[in-house]
Amino acid sequence: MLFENQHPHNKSIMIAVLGKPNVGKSSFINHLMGFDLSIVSSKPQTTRNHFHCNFTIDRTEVVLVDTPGVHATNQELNKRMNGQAQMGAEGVDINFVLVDLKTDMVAEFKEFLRNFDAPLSRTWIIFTKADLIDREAIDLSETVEEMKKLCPTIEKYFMISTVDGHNIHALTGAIQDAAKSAPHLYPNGDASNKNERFFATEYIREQAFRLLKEELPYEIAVVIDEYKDIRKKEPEVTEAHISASILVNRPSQRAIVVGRGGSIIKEIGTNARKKIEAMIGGKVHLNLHVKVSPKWFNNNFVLDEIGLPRSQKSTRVWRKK
Ligand SMILES: Nc1nc2c(ncn2[C@@H]2O[C@H](COP(=O)(O)OP(=O)(O)OP(=O)(O)O)[C@@H](O)[C@H]2O)c(=O)[nH]1
Ligand SMILES: [Mg+2]
Repeated sequence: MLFENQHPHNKSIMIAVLGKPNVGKSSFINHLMGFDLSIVSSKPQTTRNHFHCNFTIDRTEVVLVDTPGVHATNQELNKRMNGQAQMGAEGVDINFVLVDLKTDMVAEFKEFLRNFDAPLSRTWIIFTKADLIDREAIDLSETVEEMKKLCPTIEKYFMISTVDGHNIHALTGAIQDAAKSAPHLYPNGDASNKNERFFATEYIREQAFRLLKEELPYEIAVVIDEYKDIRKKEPEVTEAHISASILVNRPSQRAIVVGRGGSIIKEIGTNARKKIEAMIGGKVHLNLHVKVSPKWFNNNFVLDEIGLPRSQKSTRVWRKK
């Protein structure tokens, strides 16, 4: 019997979506996926882990690897985030390096390469946020020639916008053309290699990024204390009971996250619950707590728990004696 994922017309391609923070990597992935799988915010360093986001066009499977924005840092959390970007690019067919058109593009690309600190195989440059510039007036060929001097593996470039959809069809067509004949990596059509539990933490953290100001989002982590998937015992009931902790660094931050009369944590909870309900297609009971966990961002156990293993550059780590 011929399995569907081994059909001779099947094609597959894996692409690492890389770049500096806030250039629009997760927005680009969500736009291609057709729904908001990955979390997005107006603040840099929103994405912390690398993970697969999968969809198919006809018989072509496209695996996009979302990655944290690469940046200069001395903090353990951030070193591990940069490590996640490097790991996300391992073994892929092509790297997409996203560059924001509103920035000093060559300088930004140079800084990305310095902090990424690993050789890039086949690379396409994706210039983002084309809705914010005068597209008719811009000629990117010189910019790309400068970039090629820094990275000779650059093959192509595209200018896109996820706001007005500019060039998205041309880019997806090029992705299909670049895909090779191969069985699908995700024969069951899974949208990701991460589970609902992971995305539940992401959707809670996304709200924290949106609702909290200044440095606070960077000093927050979300861990699941309990995730009861009712479907496992009663397949006809699509329901989840989730208890999660929002970790903060200092006691004063606890009060801010809770808000006056619990208003902020309530808003985080309501918004996150709606998104988790949309993901599982059923009811969610979400219980949030705020816990003070001093310097969790240097704590090996917390970093492991949130899926950030040591990177090559890791130094300061707390270990159990
Ligand atoms: N105008 C405009 N804004 C965009 C576009 N794409 C993304 N953005 C905005 O750019 C900001 C950052 O988007 P993200 O998708 O979170 O960026 P990212 O590269 O994943 O960021 P990190 O995860 O922090 O590295 C958000 O406010 C988006 O709404 C675009 O095509 N046009
Ligand atoms: Mg992101």
